Amino acid sequence: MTAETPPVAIIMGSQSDWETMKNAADTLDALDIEYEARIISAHRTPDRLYDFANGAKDEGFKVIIAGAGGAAHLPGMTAAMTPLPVFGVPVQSKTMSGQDSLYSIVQMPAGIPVGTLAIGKAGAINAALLAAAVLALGDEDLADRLDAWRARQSAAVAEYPMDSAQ
Ligand code: RP5
Repeated sequence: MTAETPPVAIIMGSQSDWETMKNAADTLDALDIEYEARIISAHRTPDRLYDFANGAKDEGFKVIIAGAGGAAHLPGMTAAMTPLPVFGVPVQSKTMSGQDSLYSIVQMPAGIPVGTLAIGKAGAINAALLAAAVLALGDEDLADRLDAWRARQSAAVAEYPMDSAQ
């Protein structure tokens, strides 16, 4: 990572969210996009959230990926305090399989958008791909890398199903 602020911030409510959010980080790595990952809890570290969200744009971030589970207020509260695009990842909670996280993130009032992804790993990967797509609008090299990533994905899909190995 360079000393310069990376374009993407990956924030999450708890260390326990990292297993899910690492999928976003790995996807950004695959696309050669710099990021910074931070633990910021809307409930346990509200001052940290306030400072991060209010300063994120001036700090130099371009896109924020925010993952949280349960009463998942982190993406929405972040979006309330920054004009940057915020993509929310509902982390799969143990008690409600992430439905609580999803509903907490997706039902934003009109005026403060959070781009809400699927629950869990797929959501984390897609949040990174959406962040890449946003950044690619102003970066032709990244647009080429994203095209290549998608082409590799297509090429990796077998045309015919196989029996799994015994
Ligand atoms: C949320 O509470 C976090 O985003 C996490 O998904 C959930 C549980 O946190 P821990 O109790 O595992 O720290 O704020």
